[in-house]
Amino acid sequence: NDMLSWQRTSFHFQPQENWMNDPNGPLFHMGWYHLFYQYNPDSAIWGNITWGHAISRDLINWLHLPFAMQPDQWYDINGVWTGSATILPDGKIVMLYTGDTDDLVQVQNLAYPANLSDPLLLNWIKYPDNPVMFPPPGIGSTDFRDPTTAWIGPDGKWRLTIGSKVNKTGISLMYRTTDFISYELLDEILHAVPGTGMWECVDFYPVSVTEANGLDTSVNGPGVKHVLKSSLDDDKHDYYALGTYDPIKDKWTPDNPELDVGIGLRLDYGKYYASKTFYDQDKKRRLLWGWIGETDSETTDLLKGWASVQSIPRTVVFDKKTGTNILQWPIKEVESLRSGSYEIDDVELKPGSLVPLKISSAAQLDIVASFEVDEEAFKGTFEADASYNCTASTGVDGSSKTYFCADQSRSSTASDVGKGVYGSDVPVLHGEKLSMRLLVDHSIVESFAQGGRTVITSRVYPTRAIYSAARVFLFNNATGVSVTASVKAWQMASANLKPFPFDQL
Ligand code: DQQ
Repeated sequence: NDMLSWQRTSFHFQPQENWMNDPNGPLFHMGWYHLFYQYNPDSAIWGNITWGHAISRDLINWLHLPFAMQPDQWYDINGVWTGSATILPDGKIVMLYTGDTDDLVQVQNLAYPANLSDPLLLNWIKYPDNPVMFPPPGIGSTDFRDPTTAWIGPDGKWRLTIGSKVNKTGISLMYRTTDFISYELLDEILHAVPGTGMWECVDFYPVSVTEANGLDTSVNGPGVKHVLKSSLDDDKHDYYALGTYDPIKDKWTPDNPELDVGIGLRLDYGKYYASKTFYDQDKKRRLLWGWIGETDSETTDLLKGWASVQSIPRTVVFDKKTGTNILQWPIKEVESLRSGSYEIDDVELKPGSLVPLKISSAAQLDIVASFEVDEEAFKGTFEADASYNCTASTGVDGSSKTYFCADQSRSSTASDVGKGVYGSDVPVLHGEKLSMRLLVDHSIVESFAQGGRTVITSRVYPTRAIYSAARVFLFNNATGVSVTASVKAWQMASANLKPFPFDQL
């Protein structure tokens, strides 16, 4: 079916077929980026979870490799679930992952590459005495999963944290180890937030408040804040907060308790979950991967034969201008796919106007745009479009807020797909224009406002706006304000995703 095959993406990471979910154990080793991922080899629906594996030189073009780990031991027979990599100072790689046991208990297991000098890291050994961690007393046997990358504390011991819950309070347990075989559960937890439920895929890492580069996971000290991220099982969104980590007490404290993990900022206000960062020691940056699921029906996924993609990796830095959020931005490498740009500058959009852009094909695009509203006409409040639930409005303190939204309501004529309006507010500081970047890849739109302060990922399943009917328009739905817009757009080439075996590297 033409319409369904058009939906398959061209420059996002995807397996050749079937189901994928969380990114697992990303790392850089001997010139190659490695991505592992939750994979069902048998179907386009979740199940039989196996670790898929792919490598890349540039995080855009990939070589698919054989599975890294399969559910074949009593301690992971019901699924080789999510895990993280830690690179030790001597270069050894430690992989910790959750296994769903023959008894449906969640345990943590250790694995390592059979041959560290293999750049492909083709073979993985599961530690013969797995599991290395069982759910501790007081923790439900199905509430103990997704170990983080480990970091070194001031006492030279490794630490890691694992999400869980007690009643409805989401928590992150702290463990200490020296050998990754035996672990000490600390009395104190890293952090807890009442009402947030089970914490999945906790991510915990430092960001520099002064430097532009990313930080390795063990870095701490003056000028460093720590991001704590949790994927809330109850509402399937990734939440984060900025705070301070005390490495002696192993406690993390949010900068703003009102914007604590799970009740404040989201990494992405669209379809995006179970994300994970890693430190790219080659380019000295922290990179974020996230699982972009489908918002169509399972029946359609089975028809398509595939479900889910990974986001374009994003660099993560602290936002020095606001001081209250991180910035996420698509990695530079994605720009290598750009060609044939289209540009339009300072076009005035009168209220109610619609301007079609002369972009021949709109299936694969990278778009940057900025908008200016006449300050005089914009006296604090105006309705951008009364039918959205996502209008500009006035904050309690009288200051105006800018909303950034993705309206999917007219994206498809299909009845069994998500067509909601995603959105949130985005800080637009004095002297800044409203700016955005959109990565369009068939059924995916990743959108970034104000350099990545607010991010929204959508899945869209157009039934009519496909092939040459897919177009780009600029419009202004305001009633009384003109907007001046500038746009630059590039066609995006398709990435190369090669099946295994491949002839040569
Ligand atoms: N996915 C994995 C779990 C994790 C969940 C299972 C999050 O380890 O908690 O596929 O999407």
